[in-house]
Amino acid sequence: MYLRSILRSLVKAQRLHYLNKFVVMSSQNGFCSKTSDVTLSSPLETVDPELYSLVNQEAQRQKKGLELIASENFTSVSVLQCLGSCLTNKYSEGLPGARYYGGNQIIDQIELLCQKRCLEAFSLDSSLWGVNVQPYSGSPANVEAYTALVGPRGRIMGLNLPDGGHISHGLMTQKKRLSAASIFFETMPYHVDLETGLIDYKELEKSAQMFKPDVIIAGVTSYPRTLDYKRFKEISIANDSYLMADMSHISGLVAAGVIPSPFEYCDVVTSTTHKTLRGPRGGIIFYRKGIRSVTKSGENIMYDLEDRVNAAVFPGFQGGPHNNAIAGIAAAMKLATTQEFKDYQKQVLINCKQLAESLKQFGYKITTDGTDVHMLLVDLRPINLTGSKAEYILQSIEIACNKNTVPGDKSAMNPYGIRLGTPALTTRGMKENDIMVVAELIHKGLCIALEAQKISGPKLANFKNILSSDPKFIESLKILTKEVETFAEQFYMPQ
Ligand code: DSN
Repeated sequence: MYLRSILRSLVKAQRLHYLNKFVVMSSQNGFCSKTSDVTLSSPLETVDPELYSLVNQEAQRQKKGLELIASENFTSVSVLQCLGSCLTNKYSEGLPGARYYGGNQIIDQIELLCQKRCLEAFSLDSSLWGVNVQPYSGSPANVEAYTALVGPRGRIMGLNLPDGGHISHGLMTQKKRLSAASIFFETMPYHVDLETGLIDYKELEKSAQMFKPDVIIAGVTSYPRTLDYKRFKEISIANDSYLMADMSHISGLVAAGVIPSPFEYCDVVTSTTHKTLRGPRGGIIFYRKGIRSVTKSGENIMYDLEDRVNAAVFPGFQGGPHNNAIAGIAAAMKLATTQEFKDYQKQVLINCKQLAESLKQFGYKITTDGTDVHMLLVDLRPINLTGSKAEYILQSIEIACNKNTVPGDKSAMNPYGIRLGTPALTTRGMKENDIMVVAELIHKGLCIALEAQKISGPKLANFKNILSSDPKFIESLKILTKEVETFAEQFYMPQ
């Protein structure tokens, strides 16, 4: 009995073995394709037509519309190739030459190349500056930088969010700490002057004396002027604070040398890589090396930020770096040193000034009366239109922008401004004359919004309802959308 049972098991095992072998051989010979043609080598188009169609629809939307979101851009084909490469397969916790996984000999070279190019793009001396290129994006880079500089509960001062600061600079309300910067650190905001819309450096100076911040952040997300880094530095020296710039929005302009650079004055500089810089989505942290200060007795106090920054990124906040993004950053940094890039950034500024001027000619109020950079803020309070309605009407005619607070806005949830930027349109090759047309199209859209609001009253839901139900508005929006699309489709798109 016992022997028979063993024999039966052996036969069964053998059958299973042959069966398994057959399945493997069948699939190798393509027998499995009878039920499906899909293999790991099949393109998205075949594997997932639904998703493929959505990706294509988004590509069409980007091409036929006008992209005025100040933080967006159209990256290069070389960057897209890096993002879609085999580099996404690899784990590489640690730094070049000191990884926690094997097989990183090529990845090491890519990361070192990326670091080198980051320093070159901003004309930095590698004995005075180092860079970590692993942050997943700008918000993690900022929290990692605070952690490196001050540790938990350290004191941070950044520009108030409704005044143009970023969430990751310490957003909180009276009731709640909202972003990691305010949850894990003690934050106190500085502000803009409500009359001029410009940063109130005197108020910052007074608040810093009182709050004694460990870090002061010179950085913005919706502020149309350049920053006075020298002034920031004086205030940080007076309070023994680190000065950190978050140059995410302006890093392309800085690399091209068309606006003042934060590097002369700052201890740490963070940036995203996908805005004016036109790279992949990613983040970078530059940190100073060498002598920080000299004591009265002549002793050098050295920076010790390198290990602190690297440890805050990994293992502090992150796991495996996104190697495809790091390669994309390297590709973007190479392009950032070209004359074409410098010319592009000059045109971004010219176009933004033109947009401000053209909108002023149509009667719009521009915060701070103009712009020094790639973005501007339209204050819609004089025409009594909310940013939400403006954003909605423009989106419905294929013009993308975002609602934004303007100085003095009563509610950050229902702001009375829109933010417009020229990086993406300039990538498509637009010049001043084209921007005049863009301003006119925006104006036409906002005029329709004002007409609709006369009937709908102030509520956004009623406003949307009128626009989608009244045949007169449906027709006007259809005609204007066609005008926008016909205009936009003439322009180049990297693909
Ligand atoms: N979301 C970006 C912006 O639009 O400014 C900042 O992270």
